[in-house]
Amino acid sequence: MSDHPVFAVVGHPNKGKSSVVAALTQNDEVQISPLSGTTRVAQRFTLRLDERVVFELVDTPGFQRAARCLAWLRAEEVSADRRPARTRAFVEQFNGGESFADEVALLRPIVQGAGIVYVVDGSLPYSPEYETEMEILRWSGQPRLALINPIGGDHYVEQWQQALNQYFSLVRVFDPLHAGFEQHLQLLRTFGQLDPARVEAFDRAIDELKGYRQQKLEQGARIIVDTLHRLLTYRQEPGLLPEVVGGVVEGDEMVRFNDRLNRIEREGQRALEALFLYHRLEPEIARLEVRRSALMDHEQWADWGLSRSRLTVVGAGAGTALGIAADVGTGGASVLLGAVGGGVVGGLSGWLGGRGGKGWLRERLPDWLPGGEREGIGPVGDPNFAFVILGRTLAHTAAMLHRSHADRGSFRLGNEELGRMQGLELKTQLRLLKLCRRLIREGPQGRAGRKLREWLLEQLEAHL
Ligand SMILES: Nc1nc2c(ncn2[C@@H]2O[C@H](COP(=O)(O)OP(=O)(O)O)[C@@H](O)[C@H]2O)c(=O)[nH]1
Ligand SMILES: [Mg+2]
Repeated sequence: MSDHPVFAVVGHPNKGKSSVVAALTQNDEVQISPLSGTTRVAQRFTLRLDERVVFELVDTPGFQRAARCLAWLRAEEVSADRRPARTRAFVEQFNGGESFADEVALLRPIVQGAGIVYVVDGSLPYSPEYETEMEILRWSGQPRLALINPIGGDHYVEQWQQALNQYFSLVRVFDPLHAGFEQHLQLLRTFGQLDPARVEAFDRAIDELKGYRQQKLEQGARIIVDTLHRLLTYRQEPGLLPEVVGGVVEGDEMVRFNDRLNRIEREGQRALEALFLYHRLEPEIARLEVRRSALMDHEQWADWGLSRSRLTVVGAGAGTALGIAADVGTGGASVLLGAVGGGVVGGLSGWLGGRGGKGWLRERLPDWLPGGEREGIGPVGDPNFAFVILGRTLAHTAAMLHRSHADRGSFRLGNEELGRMQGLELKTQLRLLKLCRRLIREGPQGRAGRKLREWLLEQLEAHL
C-alpha cells in the first residue's frame, strides 16, 4: 500500500464519479463525458502540495455487471470474515478478461487497500438495483463513504440517505460542479474520518491547503501586475513596422498592435490558468480593441472600464495632459481624462507614463501627431485602459476561482467584476490610477507594484 491515502471513486456510470475526481484533485484533465462508459480503465489522479501527494483518487469505469458479479461472489458459501478474500479471488479470477473488465478495474484498487467513495445521483429516486453494487462494496470490507451528487436537483436526497446509511459509515451530499473551497475542505475532513489512522494527517493537509490557496492568490496578483505593466507600456516601434515607413498602412498597423495587446493579455491569462491548474480553458470575452481614430472607443470600453458619466473629455491637445492632480484639486468632479482630440494613440502616454509635465509633452508633441512617420504606436495612453485591463483580469480570475475543475461548460466572462470597478469609490479609482501611472515608471518591482498587488489580493480574497 502507498504511503498516501488512496480512494476508489465508484458507482453507476454517469453519476459524476469523474466530476468528483476532477473537483477534488483540482485537475481539469480528468475525462468527463455525458456519454456513459467513457472511462474504461481505472485512472489515478493525485492532489499534491508542492511535490508531496496528499491523496490519490482512482477514477473507475463504474459497475456494468453488478448482478452477475455478486452472483459469482455468492456462488460459494462464505462466512462474513471470508468475504474480503472472496472479493480478491474475483479480481484475480477475471483479471485481464473481458467478461468483468469494468468490475475488475473498479475492485482492483479496493482489494489493494483503497477506501471507497460511492457516488449516486440525488435527483433520481433510489431503487433496489443499487443494492447489488452496495453489497459488493460491503463484501470488500474496505472503509466506505457515500456521496450523493445532486446532479439535477436534490429531490431524492433523503430517500438515498435512508438507504445508504445501511451500507456506508459516512454519507455526505457533494456537488462537484458547484462546491466551493470550504465544502472541498469539509469533504477532505470526512475522507480523513474514513481511516482513523489518517485523521490527523488530513487535518494537517487541510491547513496546508488553505495556506497554499493563499500563496496562489499572491502569485496570481503578481502575474496580474506584471501583465498590467506589460500592457500599459507596450509600444510598437516604428522601426519594426515596415508598413509605416513610406506610405502608412494604418489599418494593418492597428490590427497588429491590437493583436499584440491581446496576445500579451492572453499570456497573462494562461499563466493564471496554469497557476490554478486549468489546462484547457478558452475564455470567452470580447477582444481588447484600441482604435487609433478615437484612441479608444468609449462606447465599448465603458462596458469594461468606467462608465461614461464618470469620464470627462477635457478637450483636445496637450492642454488636456495637465494630469489628475488638477482634477483632484477641484473636488474630483471630473476625474478621468477622456480621449485626446485627434485620436492619437499614446497621446496621454507622456502624462500617464509620468515622464514629466507639460514641458515634456510639448517637446514630444510632433512625435505623436497623427500621420507622423516616426510615431510608432502606443503605449495606450487613455487612463481608462488601466481600468479596462484590471476589470478584465479580475473577471477572468474571479470566474476561475468560482469554477469547478469538473466544469466542462464554456468559460464565459460576465460583467460583474467590471461593474464592481465602476462602482468603486472615486477615491479608490483615483488611487488605482495613480498607482498604475507609477507602475509604468517604477516597473512591477516598485512600491506601486506592491500596492497594486495588495489591492488585487483583497479583491481575489473576496471571492474565496
Ligand atoms: N448538472 C450537473 N451535471 C453533472 C454533475 N455531475 C456530473 N454531471 C454531468 O454528468 C455527466 C457524467 O459525469 P461524469 O463525471 O463523467 O460521470 P461518471 O460517468 O460517473 O464518471 C457529465 O456530463 C457531467 O458534466 C452535477 O453535479 N451537476
Ligand atoms: Mg467517468
